[in-house]
Amino acid sequence: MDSSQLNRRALLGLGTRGAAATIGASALAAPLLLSHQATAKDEHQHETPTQADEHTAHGQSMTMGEVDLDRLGWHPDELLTDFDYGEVTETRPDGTVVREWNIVAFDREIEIAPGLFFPAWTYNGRVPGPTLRANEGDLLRIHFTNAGSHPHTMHFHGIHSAFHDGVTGIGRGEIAIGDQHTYEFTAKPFGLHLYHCHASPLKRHIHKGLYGTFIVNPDPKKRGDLAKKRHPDFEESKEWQEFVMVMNAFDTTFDAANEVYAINSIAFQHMKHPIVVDKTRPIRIYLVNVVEFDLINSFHLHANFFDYYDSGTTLEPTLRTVDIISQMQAQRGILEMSFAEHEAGLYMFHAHVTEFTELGWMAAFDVRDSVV
Ligand SMILES: [Cu+2]
Repeated sequence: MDSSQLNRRALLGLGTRGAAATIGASALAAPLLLSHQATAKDEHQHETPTQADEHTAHGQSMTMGEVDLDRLGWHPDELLTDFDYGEVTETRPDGTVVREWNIVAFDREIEIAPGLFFPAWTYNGRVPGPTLRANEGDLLRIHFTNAGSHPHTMHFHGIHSAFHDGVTGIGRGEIAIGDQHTYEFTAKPFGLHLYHCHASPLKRHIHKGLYGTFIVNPDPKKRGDLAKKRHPDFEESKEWQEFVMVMNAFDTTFDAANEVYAINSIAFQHMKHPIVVDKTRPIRIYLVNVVEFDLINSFHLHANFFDYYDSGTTLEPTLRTVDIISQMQAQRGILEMSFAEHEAGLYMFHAHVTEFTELGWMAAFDVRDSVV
């Protein structure tokens, strides 16, 4: 039996247990979290140990095998850094930039752990959807088409009219199957926001995968020099290593409790494949929590501290020198940190809700002296 078969059997076991009773997620951990250590001898003897392998040898339990990235259709590393500025279609005489995107909602099965498939509802085939990024004051047009199996919307956290709010029964309301709508509003306030489907029942439409990150860069002309490090047109932004991390989870058994937790959908992905960073350059994380069914999530960084900007709507940190923050659903914030004074190595970060960690929300930076 190869590792993928073994893993699939284990995950089927997970599904059966979850459907049988409304037991807590931690009780489901054992079948999913087959020890990497226990399988290393027979399954991976031929592989060269990586830093991550060395780490797991000290007792971390994770999934076995790998998600099929070709079938998944996106690379997890790209999703971390894929900022979609859309297409600039017009610059008006007053300087206003018009920025447009095409977003299509459709149903698609995604692999959220090796051998474990989730029947997702997606924006553009991804979970989370594209990271839409714009500059403060841009006029945004999001051309939304619903090619899914249910009515959907795009509800943006931002400032806009009721007509474009993307909520059932208000303004344009739900977009029927096969129908479309162009959401139009100005990019404000600057900060880190999100968008998600706001069709009823809301819980189901969000947790099925219809959400994404929405970033509005502060305008240095209005906000001053501090804004330059968060705006791509300015030299001050160039040294930053930026990552988007959406804390999400999946109820694979549809019992209103999650079985798999992650950042950007795939359990343990960035623990098995730590995120490579250059220690000489600062790090900025755009962190969003969209987990359904659990009231609170958290982010804890090992061996270092960071500054935090709640909602990203200020240029001065709202928390300084912390190593953990918590977020309720739809809460988000920007984390800024530096490893300049650290030795190279693996530095973990994870939810400090142990249950979430053990079910997939665990990751690490691979901090290197230089990255070429
Ligand atoms: Cu929906």
